[in-house]
This record gives sequence, C-alpha cells and structure tokens, in this order.
Amino acid sequence: MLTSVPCYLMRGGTSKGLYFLKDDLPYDVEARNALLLKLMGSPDARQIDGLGGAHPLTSKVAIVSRSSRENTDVDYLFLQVTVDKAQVSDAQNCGNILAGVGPFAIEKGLVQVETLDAYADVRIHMVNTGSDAVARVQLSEGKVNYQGNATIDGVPSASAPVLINFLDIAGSSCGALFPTGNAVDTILGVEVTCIDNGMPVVLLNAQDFGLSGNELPNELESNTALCKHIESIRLQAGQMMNLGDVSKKTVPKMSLVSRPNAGGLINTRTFIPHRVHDAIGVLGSVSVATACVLQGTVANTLLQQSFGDGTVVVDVEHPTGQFSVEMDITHSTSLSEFVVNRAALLRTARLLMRGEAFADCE
Ligand code: NQM
Repeated sequence: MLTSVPCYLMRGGTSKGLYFLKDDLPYDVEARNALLLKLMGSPDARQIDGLGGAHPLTSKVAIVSRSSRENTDVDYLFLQVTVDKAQVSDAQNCGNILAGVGPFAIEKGLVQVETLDAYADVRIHMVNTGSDAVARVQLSEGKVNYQGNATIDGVPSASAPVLINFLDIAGSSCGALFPTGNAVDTILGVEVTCIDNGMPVVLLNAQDFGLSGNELPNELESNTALCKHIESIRLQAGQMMNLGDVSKKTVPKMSLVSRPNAGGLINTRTFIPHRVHDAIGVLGSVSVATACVLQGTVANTLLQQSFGDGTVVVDVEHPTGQFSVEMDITHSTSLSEFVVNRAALLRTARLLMRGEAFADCE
C-alpha cells in the first residue's frame, strides 16, 4: 500500500532531517518507526530508496506538536534513524535538528506571530530529555525569515540566525551533570570525564591514544584498533553513567580532546558514537564546554586554566571549524556546588523542501 505523509525537509544547524507534525504520523510507535524506516530508506548504507542522506547526521527526524505543558509552545521528539540497521531510537536528543523546530512550528501554525514582529521566541519542550529550550526565530511580515548573514562552521552559506537558550539541561539523560559522581574516572586504564549537560559525553585525552587530536574524521574511522578500544570504554562508561547497556544506543558520545590550534579553548574529535562527527553536536559541545570549566576534568587538566563565576564563552574547535558556547557558571572549583545556570548558542536553519513523502508499506 502506498502511504503519503506531509513532510518538511530542513537543515537544522549542521544536520538535516525530516520534520513532521505528530498528528500526521501513526500514534502506534511500532507502526510509526516502520514508516520512518521506509521513508528514510533504512536499512541500507546508501539509503538509496528513501530520503535519508546515508550518514547519521542526515538520517534524522523531528516530530512536533502543540505543547501539552503550560510553559512551552511546542513539544519536540527527536528520532535517530540508523542508516544501515532497522533501528529508530529516541534515546538521544539533537540540538542541531532543534534549530529547525521553531521555524517549522511557525510554518505549521503551532505558534502565532504578528505581521510586525521582528522575531518570535518559540519555547520548546524536548521530549527525549524532558528539558526546555527557547529558540529565537527571525520573521519578516509574519513569516519565517530564513535569509540572513549568520554563518556557522560546517555549513557553507549564510542564513538567518536562530539563537538557542538552554535552561535546565544538566543531567538530562543520566540524572546528574557528573553521573559517576567524579570529575575523572579510569576505564580500561584510561582517564575519562563522564558528563551530561544536555548530551551524555565521555571526554578522553587524544594523547592517551597516541593521537595528536588533529586527525581527519575518516582517518579515525578507518583505525579499527582505535574504534574497538573507544567502543570498549564506551560500553563501560554507559553503565557507569546510568544509561545501562549502550551497545545499541547512540549515547554516550566519545570526544577526544586536545590543545586548540585556531584560537579556540579546546580541540575535539567526536565519535557519535561509531562515525566521527564532521563538526560536533550542539548539546555535545555544551557538555564538552562544561567539562572545560570545572576544575579537575580531563579537559580542564589539559587546559590548566581556571574560571571565575559569571559568563564564559568557550570556543570548541572541531574538524570543520569552531562552535561557540556561552554559559553562566557558578563555583567552577567544586564538583558538588558547580552549576551551569544557562547555556546559549547560535545556529541557523533552512527550509529545503516541503511536500508529501511516500512509502510503500505492508
Ligand atoms: O549534540 C550529532 C548533531 C548531533 C547531535 C550527534 C546534536 C547534539 O550534530 O545536540 O546536535 O552527536 O549524534 O546533529
């Protein structure tokens, strides 16, 4: 049976995905996932029979609905569709796809805007982690304005800015900012920092693996011994971070950190978790930035820098540029008292196509 679904294809930050209204998809999770696999063309390394882009960063889905909560406008559920396996997972959030949620919500009339408004602040409840974000979307004559001069590394062209503020993301998947209770743990003889400020991430010093930290993503992906070693550490870290068996989950992410090369604070290469990110995830970078400022973490020890209370801007270097995270922090010298009050960052988003997506379903 040929099924069609109203669908938007959007770039959100450095990712790309399909955006749907919740009411346009089956409510039954199994039926919904089966449909999404068909629409994306998974499982298939090339996703040749679907809309997926044959990479985890372009095989993503946002499901959006009017919020059932008082303080937010819309609910956003993120789903990662595995490229080469019949898997659809809600175990992680995605801050890049989040950048397209505000524009999509306005396009679909879930948020009302006036003709004279310059921008709309869309309050988004992120269903995967139960936390909230506010996205500032630029408007022109009551419609979303995608055109502008904002640039983000990893995207060749400029677009209108989407400013995102996160308020309550600490421990969003693991229950605590430092889920093991430590700034540093040793796993399989390697010192690691396990952190969750919006995204569970394990930080590792690149030097401990005989790496400079400047390797290209495909060099790292083709180093089989390295990938196996990092995956072994990840499986143990997952248990220690309250995530259970993570063998089929896309969290935690594994970030190799090293000294910066281009004026940033820290340099990264991030396994997400089996491919290496061409840049770095949004919430992944918030977690890395947070680890930089707390004394005693793998990142902070590498930097040998201390931070006072107040606003800090951490520039996280990655394979295609830098990612800037602004944070308000308190007590960066004490693990038990350390708080990140707010994290803010800049993304852009662009509507690429809207129409109907077709799938041949049984
Ligand atoms: O960390 C990739 C991405 C992401 C997730 C990943 C993300 C985030 O770049 O918030 O954005 O780590 O799987 O889209």
